[in-house]
Amino acid sequence: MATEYALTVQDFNAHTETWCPGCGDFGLNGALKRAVVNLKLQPKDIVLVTGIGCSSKITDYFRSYGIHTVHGRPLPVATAIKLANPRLTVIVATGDGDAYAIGMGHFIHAVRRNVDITMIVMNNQVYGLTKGQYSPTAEFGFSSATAPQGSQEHPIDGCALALTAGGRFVARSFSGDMKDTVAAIEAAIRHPGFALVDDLSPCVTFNKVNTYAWFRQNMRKLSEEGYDPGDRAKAIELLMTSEKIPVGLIYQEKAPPKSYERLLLKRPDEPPVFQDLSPEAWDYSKIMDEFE
Ligand SMILES: Cc1ncc(C[n+]2csc(CCOP(=O)(O)OP(=O)(O)O)c2C)c(N)n1
Ligand code: SF4
Repeated sequence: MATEYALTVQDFNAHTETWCPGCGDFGLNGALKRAVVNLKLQPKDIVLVTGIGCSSKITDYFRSYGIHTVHGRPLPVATAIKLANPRLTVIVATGDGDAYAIGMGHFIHAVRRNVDITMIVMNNQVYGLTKGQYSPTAEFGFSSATAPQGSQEHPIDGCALALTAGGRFVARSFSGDMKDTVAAIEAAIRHPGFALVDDLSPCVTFNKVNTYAWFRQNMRKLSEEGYDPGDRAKAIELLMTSEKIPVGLIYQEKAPPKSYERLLLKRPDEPPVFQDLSPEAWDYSKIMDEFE
């Protein structure tokens, strides 16, 4: 929600980060702070919801309302928060294990439900907090404590999954590229519905393969290619066939439908800020009556 006076990035500083020096999550945290400052948000307007993992510790390092939930469950909590108070900017920040392994069921349903939540996945292709086991996004052959001879599983792509589940905003960023990561987060928060930012965020301690240098060599910037992010089928094809990792805005629906919580409001076309959000206004009693 826009405010009448501007804050700076420092206003969003909280506890000092305890991530390993060089961890990609530093870049993401910096980008998130810059994005909310650019959007003129205040800490009181934002609820940051996280799961469990190194990445999920960001709730301690970002000054706003926040809930550090349990492993794989930030999305249901964030959904409840947004439905209870649609005026809030609700952001889920999580890891690839939290989002795409234990949280996979919630992920797919949150995408298709289209509640106005921004989901940022700090994707380092390992379980960092628990010391480097391979995750669902780890490359085939990636060696780790749980696969000393190399993983024999094929990775999944969160962006492609979101698109096939009906996602209306799908972007990929790289923590080593601050400007583009800020732009991706800003656009995701502005998007009036569920938005995914899959952020490539190197784990410098447990992933010695997918390093900053490796990403720079193996990614392609869509913004430099005149790519049109308005075609879902082409976006899926791009993700499934591109040899290099596409980074940037992958897909955004030109005329997205109303978000889930807007559909529940009595006057869905008016911003929630002008509406009565008391329980009576949502007619919960009528819903309850149906079950009697
Ligand atoms: C129900 C449950 N299962 C397993 C764990 C152990 N655990 C904690 S974090 C984590 C994985 C974290 O990986 P990711 O989400 O990718 O975050 P990262 O630490 O890499 O940022 C696991 C398996 C847990 N805390 N709770
Ligand atoms: S273990 Fe990896 S993900 Fe966790 S703080 Fe260290 S570098 Fe970051």
